[in-house]
Amino acid sequence: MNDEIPAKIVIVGLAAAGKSSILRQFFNQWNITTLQKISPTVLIDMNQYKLPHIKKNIVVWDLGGQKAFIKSHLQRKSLFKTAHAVIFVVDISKKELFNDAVRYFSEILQLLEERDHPQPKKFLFFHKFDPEKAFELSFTLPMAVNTFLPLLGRETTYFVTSIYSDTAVKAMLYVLADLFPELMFQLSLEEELVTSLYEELLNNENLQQKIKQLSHNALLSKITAGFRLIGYNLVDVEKIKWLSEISSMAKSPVKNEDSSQKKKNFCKAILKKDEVLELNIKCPLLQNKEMLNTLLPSVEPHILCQITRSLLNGICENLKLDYAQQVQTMLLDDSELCKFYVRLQK
Ligand SMILES: Nc1nc2c(ncn2[C@@H]2O[C@H](COP(=O)(O)OP(=O)(O)OP(=O)(O)O)[C@@H](O)[C@H]2O)c(=O)[nH]1
Ligand SMILES: [Mg+2]
Repeated sequence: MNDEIPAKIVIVGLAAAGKSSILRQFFNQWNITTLQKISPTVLIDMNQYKLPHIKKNIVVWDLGGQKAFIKSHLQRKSLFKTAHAVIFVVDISKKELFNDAVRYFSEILQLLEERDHPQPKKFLFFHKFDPEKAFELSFTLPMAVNTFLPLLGRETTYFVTSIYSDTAVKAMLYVLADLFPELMFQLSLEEELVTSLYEELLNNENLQQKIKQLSHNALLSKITAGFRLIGYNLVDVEKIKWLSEISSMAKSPVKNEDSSQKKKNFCKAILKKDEVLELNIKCPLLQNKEMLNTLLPSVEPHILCQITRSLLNGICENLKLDYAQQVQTMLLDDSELCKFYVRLQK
């Protein structure tokens, strides 16, 4: 994607599907009380956003879903012409409206097919899948998937979301990670964090090409942003081995050298009194010195710590832990560990 042109995301769905709420929760951090008082969108609400740490502009077109507005949108082909991504939102709790949504989406798809630009990425949110209604709605979900996925195309990524859990925010993060793979290092959450990151970096020629074009500083800020988001994105904590090591050590303050052998003592955690966890973390980039030398030949130790801090910061946000400050940047004995203190209770 051209760096100069902002990414254009269009979000569509029937009235009251929850489109504006999803956007306000993610981009403007509105709380639930405010979201419950949200007004219907009149025609179109267009906003430009800049994500923290990422010097990319995103323009989001929120298309009001009331009937008269839908009619108007479908007459304006230009709305969809240059979109990089289209998010289709379905209110999963209103299956009686699925047919209306199918009709609306089909017309949009037709407009997309007519355009001469490459096809946008398509995302599907089955929204209002609130935790308290999850059991009941899980029976509707297969039907919803069968109704909408073949229509939008099997390559469409779909999410089950609600503003009453962190699912809507996370789904938005995935959308952005998908749009900016060079920033987020698109990684599969099933794989180990560090390994997959390196594989992505090493095997992705496109990415390497881009990295070469970047200035030293720009690269560092991007890596930092990437790590921060990856940390934030660790949805299933149990699947990330070394992170679960931290959690288990946090529960029982036993140093387990064996389990972290594979990670070359990537992280050591010691539970201090007052629910403070001391973490000694090796910068993830130091796991692969060869790559580090190629990418950042003259890297300063404090920069490595900055990267590690970003990773930790993201993880702490995800785990809702208080992240204290980094107290030691690099140990003198060449162990290359950064020391952090994390408060376990908030
Ligand atoms: N139960 C539940 N309600 C939600 C959720 N997300 C949004 N809502 C509510 O749904 C109503 C409509 O939300 P909006 O965000 O205005 O919906 P919209 O799709 O933007 O509607 P239009 O602008 O008319 O197209 C509001 O009362 C929201 O509080 C959700 O995940 N669960
Ligand atoms: Mg709206």
